[in-house]
Amino acid sequence: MSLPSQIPEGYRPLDSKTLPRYLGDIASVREVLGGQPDNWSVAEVGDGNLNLVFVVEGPSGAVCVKQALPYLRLVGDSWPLPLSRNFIESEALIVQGRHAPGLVPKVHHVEPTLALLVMELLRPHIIMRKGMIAATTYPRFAEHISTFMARTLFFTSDLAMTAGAKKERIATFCINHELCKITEDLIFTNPYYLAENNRWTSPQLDDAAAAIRADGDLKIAVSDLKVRFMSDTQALIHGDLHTGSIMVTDSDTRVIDPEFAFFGPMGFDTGALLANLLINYFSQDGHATTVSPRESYQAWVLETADTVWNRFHDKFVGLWSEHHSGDAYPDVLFTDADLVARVRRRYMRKLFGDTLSFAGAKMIRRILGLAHNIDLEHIEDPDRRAVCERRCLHLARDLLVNTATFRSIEDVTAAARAVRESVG
Ligand code: SR1
Ligand code: MG
Repeated sequence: MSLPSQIPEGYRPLDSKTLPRYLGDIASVREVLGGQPDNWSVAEVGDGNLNLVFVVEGPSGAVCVKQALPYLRLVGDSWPLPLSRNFIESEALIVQGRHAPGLVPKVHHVEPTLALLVMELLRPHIIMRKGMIAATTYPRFAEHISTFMARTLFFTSDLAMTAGAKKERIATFCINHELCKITEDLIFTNPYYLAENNRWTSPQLDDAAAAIRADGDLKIAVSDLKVRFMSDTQALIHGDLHTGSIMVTDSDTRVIDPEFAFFGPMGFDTGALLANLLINYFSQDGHATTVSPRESYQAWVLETADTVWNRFHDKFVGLWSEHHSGDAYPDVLFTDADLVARVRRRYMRKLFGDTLSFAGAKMIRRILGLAHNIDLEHIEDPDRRAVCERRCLHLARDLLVNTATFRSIEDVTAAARAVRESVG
């Protein structure tokens, strides 16, 4: 599919009146919805930072329509954004759907001129973050998300792809550099100086925010990480893999919203997920009440973090031993089983360290930067919220600066428990 540049002629944001007429001309969508466009109901349900999202229902079924706006919804038209992110999302969903079938929504239709994507409506799924705030456990989640991460990252890396094929895919996703720049600024730069859009729970966290802005070791660690993010094309990453980008039921898990996708370091995805589990863990103390104590839920969250990493590790290594068809670590050099085991251990140790470092950066940005998480934001009492946030910041700094002291995921979750006991 060819991609239009800037705002294509013919682009217009659709609404509940114009959308059914547009969808009525697409056979695959008509087939899902049934009946006539005049009878379809449309609701705009977008509550994210960037796009319009519609649910369209007909007599036989329903679809989800996502349309990019040429500016950041969170801030307004003073912050322009490329429409091409919608094309990136559709390309990423197609690749992820191929490597991790059943773990992303099905794509029905892609329309680059309108920056619009028609997808399977996920029902009765809810955004995982919302379920976690309500202390709902998801028994299949660790199994599903570890499969998603292992398969999408492995099969788009040099372990599975030839150098030429991978570079061609890198070229497709390179156009997403403006969304990468958002990440580079919001995650790796802005929380570490007084950037215009930063915010935090004030005055409670003024001292912690100032300490982070004055922390030289932290600035070096996060800036090294930014270089990795900008220059390491390790695999096709989702690019925004937090619990708001995951929809769940008791038995099903789907990863949505890969509009930040590009070829970057794998640890950015595995770290995003870990960060968001840890943020939720710390936030539960702000949601606990006598009728809804959260200790057992917190135990589930940390257990999930352990299981996700351990299963991801084992699945990734399993894929490597079964499907190694890329140009990295050529078989002609690795004929000895001990050497193969050694190089895999080394690779996975590095990926684990990256995961922790990126997790630390992601936790800090959600507390001191522009875009926060409702896990913490929905804690109404600012004093209670600040206690949870201070604990997050404490662990996050340790993950970023003292990464090598964590030898296993169990070390990380033990440190989370210890921080919760000791920082207040
Ligand atoms: C300016 S967009 C803010 C954030 O929303 C998305 O979910 C990404 O995390 C981005 O950094
Ligand atoms: Mg998003």
